[in-house]
Amino acid sequence: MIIKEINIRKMKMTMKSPFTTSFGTFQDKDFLLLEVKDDLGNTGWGESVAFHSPWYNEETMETNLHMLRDFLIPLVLGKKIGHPDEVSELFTALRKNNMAKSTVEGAIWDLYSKRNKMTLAKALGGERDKIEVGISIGIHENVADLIETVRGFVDEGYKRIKVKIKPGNDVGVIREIRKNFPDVPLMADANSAYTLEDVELLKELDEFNLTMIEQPLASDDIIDHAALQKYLETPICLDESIHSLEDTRKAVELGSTKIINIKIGRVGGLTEAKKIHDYCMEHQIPVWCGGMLESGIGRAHNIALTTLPNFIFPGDTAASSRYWEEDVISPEIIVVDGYITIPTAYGIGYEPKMKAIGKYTVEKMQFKAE
Ligand code: OSB
Ligand code: MG
Repeated sequence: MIIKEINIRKMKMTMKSPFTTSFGTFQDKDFLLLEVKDDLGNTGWGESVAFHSPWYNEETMETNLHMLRDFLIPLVLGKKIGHPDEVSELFTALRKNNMAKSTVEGAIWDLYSKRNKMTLAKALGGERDKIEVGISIGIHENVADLIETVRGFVDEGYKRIKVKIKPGNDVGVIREIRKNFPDVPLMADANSAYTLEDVELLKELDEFNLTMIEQPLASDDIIDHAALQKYLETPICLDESIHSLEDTRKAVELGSTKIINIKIGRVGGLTEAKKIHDYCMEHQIPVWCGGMLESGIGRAHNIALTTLPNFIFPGDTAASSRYWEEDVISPEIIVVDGYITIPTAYGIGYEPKMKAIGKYTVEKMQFKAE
């Protein structure tokens, strides 16, 4: 396929309710959508999952725009690409900026699947026709409110509850949830809010039978996590620390992690995500798919990836209605009894809804091959 045209849209959407993590609160969501067109008139879509501010990792929507416009798009525009795995090879001379790279690569994966008349799930080697879904719940200052929020999602059928924790909102909060929901699969995500000095406090969490604790220590650490895991019975799952297959190998070899949260953007795209999946499967490390509060386009990519066999735990890709009044895809993503049914339409399987996309577009940029 020859890459003929790329369009980038700066988007602004507002979430139905604020979402608080240990590093900040989200409500407005500024992000990029990228559309790629080939020589046969096919189109593919990708989403940049970088946030407005560099608080999850170092990337932002604006740094992604800079990378795309000045470096990444010139490397693919006008090029003939046989398979999406070639895209990351075109980018090897450029360091990091994984979310920016993933934006183009994801769109090309969608394009490739459509051009070859198959679903993205199938193109990736996935076989499931439905996936289990969990939910990630932000920090609530009021525990009674949090319990009611958890109850709502448990009643909706979500297969696993994840709650955000931070110093001051941790052991007490988890104890309260466990008291109310003794059997629900439960985990906690600290988004790097602790250090090794907190080992005694983190050890108290062992009592609550959590399926895992996600990224307790520094966002760039794999050394201290190995030390911490020796003290904890609760399995550690790394999120922020894992940017590649190499990071995965080192973390697994060191014993820093027993489970990996794969986020497509954080690892630079679906090709690398699949490599991490395959490595983990070989080494009996279960994985699951994290979320970045994406619009339907990004979520559709997550859903396709989750059809691979070593996605053992439910992911964070909840229903469209959990985040948005109106999502940018049709049909919207729905969760029934804790499952999402994999769409059968080619590519990502959901149609971009141009009217809604138009409504949320702040600026549009076009790049064409000569
Ligand atoms: O650490 O997984 C995370 C949201 C924003 C930033 C980081 C994270 C999250 C989530 C929510 O946990 C995932 C989602 O619902 O998309
Ligand atoms: Mg996380």
